[in-house]
Amino acid sequence: LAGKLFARMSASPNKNCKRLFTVCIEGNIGSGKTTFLNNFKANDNMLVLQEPVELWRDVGGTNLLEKMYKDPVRYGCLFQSYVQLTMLQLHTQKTNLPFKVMERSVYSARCFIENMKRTKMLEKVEIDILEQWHEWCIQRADIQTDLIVYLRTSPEVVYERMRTRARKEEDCVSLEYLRQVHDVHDDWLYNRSLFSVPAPVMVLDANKSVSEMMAEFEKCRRSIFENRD
Ligand code: DCP
Repeated sequence: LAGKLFARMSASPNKNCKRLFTVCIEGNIGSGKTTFLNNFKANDNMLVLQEPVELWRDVGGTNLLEKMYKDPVRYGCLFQSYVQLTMLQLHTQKTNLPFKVMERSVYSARCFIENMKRTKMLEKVEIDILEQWHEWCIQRADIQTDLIVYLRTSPEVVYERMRTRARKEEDCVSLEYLRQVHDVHDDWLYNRSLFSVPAPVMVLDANKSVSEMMAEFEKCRRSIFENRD
């Protein structure tokens, strides 16, 4: 019942697909994307691509993630444009394996841009340019995605997790900010009232503990394998 209640497959992933099958793991900050993704590493038929946070922390010696949090008005646009570039690099990374699993995507990069728009953090011209980049990426770049796994959480739960992991750059991240990021993700993937959704979405209740998430993970893994062949 719990599975029925919380896991919702809104459509079946593409069937009869013999080309690369790409899965993007999405969710709020601290929703457990990395942990979830790590489980796929045991499968030798999958290319598992973690989000390039380390690149954002060291752009030729500059911690851009830190600068963005310290001064979002000055660095928000620059940071998001670099996120888009690094995500595009992951999307277009070639592999001979049949499956690619990615943490986040160019698609969810738009959530952060949308939030900066809602909170008027950036100038209109900055938003316009980031949105144009985004549009170009989704229309012209080879970033086809077959399934989105949405690790849905409550902002209060991820706030606690974020405080516990204590990533130094995220010191100043408030519960209010996590609520905003949650709302944009939910509007996009759950309510489907925001920008377009590029693939079927599997919604998982990621408020659960790590051990409980293992069952969700297994369900997800089976669904990926079953739906490709
Ligand atoms: N970030 C951002 N804009 C983006 C992508 C990420 O501001 N377009 C920020 C939010 C976090 C950090 O980068 O401070 C990493 O965010 P993620 O949610 O992508 O990764 P986590 O490590 O928090 O994921 P999880 O805890 O779910 O593994």
